[in-house]
Amino acid sequence: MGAAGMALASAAQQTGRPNVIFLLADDLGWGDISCYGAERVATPVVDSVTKAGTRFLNAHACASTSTPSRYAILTGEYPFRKQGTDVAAGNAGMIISPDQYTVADVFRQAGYATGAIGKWHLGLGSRTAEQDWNGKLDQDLSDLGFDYHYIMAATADRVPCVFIENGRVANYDPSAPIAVSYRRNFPGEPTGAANPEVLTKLRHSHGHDMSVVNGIGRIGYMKGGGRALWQDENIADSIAAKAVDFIGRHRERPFFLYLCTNDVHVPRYPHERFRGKSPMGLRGEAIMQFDWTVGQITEALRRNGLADNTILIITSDNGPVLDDGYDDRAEELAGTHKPGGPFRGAKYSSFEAGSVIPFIVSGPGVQAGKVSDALVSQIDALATLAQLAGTRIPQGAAQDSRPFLKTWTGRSKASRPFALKYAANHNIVARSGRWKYIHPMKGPAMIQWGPKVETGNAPEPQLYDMSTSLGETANRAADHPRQVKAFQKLIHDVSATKGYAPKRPIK
Ligand code: NG6
Ligand code: CA
Repeated sequence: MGAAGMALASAAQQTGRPNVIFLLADDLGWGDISCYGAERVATPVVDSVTKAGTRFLNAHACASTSTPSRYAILTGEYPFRKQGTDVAAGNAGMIISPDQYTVADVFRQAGYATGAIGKWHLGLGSRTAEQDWNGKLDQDLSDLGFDYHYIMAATADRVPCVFIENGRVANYDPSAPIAVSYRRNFPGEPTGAANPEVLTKLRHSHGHDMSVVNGIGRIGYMKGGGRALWQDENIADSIAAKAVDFIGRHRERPFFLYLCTNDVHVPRYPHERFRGKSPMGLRGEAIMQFDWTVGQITEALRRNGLADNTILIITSDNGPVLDDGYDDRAEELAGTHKPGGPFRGAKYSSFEAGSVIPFIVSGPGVQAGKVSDALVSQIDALATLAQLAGTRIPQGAAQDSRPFLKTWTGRSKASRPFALKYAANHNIVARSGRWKYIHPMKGPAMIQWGPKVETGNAPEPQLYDMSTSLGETANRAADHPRQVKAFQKLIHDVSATKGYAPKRPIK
């Protein structure tokens, strides 16, 4: 860091700007956390963070899958504005371009140290399928404002099954060069489809039958890796250890940490110490492991004397799903557990459980023990955190993001006027006021390729009154043509114009 950077850093400290940890779970549902009502699994650490902070009941991700949802968080731009924000392959090129302004830039500008640890899923390298996994990647998170990164390229169910640290495979093993393809297998390498006998840890229920790494079938093909390959049972530990280390290294300088767990995405294969601990099997244990990770972070903050000066945001990238392609008995063992809470649908869906997510904020200046039903959206992360860090966003950047610091810290009840959410079928659905709107969409009512999930497709407009317990079961569109029109106009106008955001909710 140059002299100018140092000056900025101490300025940030002098004004008492807090550290920020944005802790993003994967596929964790509204109903998966005990303070949101889960009874068959306990999340005591998350619950304790909640007691010290504000918990939101009406919080929305921008998409019902990971890549587009994360794109919105990091850039403050809706994912439907950009081609190629669908669920990314492990060898996708970088989806956020280096000239885009990101949340990391917000903090870098304020003199903070910035880090990204855990699941990434937004592409790496300048060109799809042409990365050299054996050297330094030609584009990585350092081009997006992150000083440090330790990440999984995509998801645990996609190759390459290695961590990338500052643009290079961590623990690189020169005796086992890495090759990756999403087109064809490498000669002689086993696949889940052809060699089920090597699936020693988990079998697939749909998809996930290409390369077998660590006894688990994956999406995509890879060869090599040697001792750099992750062991699925250690992923949470590796992510937590790097996060704890990052916190310890930045005791003296304000930091922003974008911390993304692999839990509770598939393949769910948590550490041995959680095995047999949940009546819901592997998925329940993955939730327990998530809670443990949060505990590692809160402990590290306490140990380093940073607990009172760190804002911790805990949320999820999209809604939950039970069977997402591995035979982990999630469905059969769920019992009365409702991972999506009271909401209809699941991950992928246009219905609310696809994108309503847990959202908890704690730390200095945040109301303790508060429950807020203000409508909040992750699209506002960038502008809200800029407000917190005292950063001025450059003109033209993060245009869809709006500052809602008072709401996010529980000091105001003001709702965002609307939330737009991008479902897996590319429908843009909306919440505003008491209403939920789903635009007509052709196609089957259920996903056809594996997960038992309602798409939300219907030939007619769907309008639901979310203020009643009927939620998304009683279509009120025929009785409320004015609201249907208003939603159609909202979705049309926002998608046609970057940065357009009406100020009033639909009544
Ligand atoms: C699906 C995968 C699913 C999961 C999802 C992305 C199959 C059959 N299913 O295509 O397992 O990886 O993509 O999840 O391949 S997300 O949370 O990263 O968006
Ligand atoms: Ca996800």
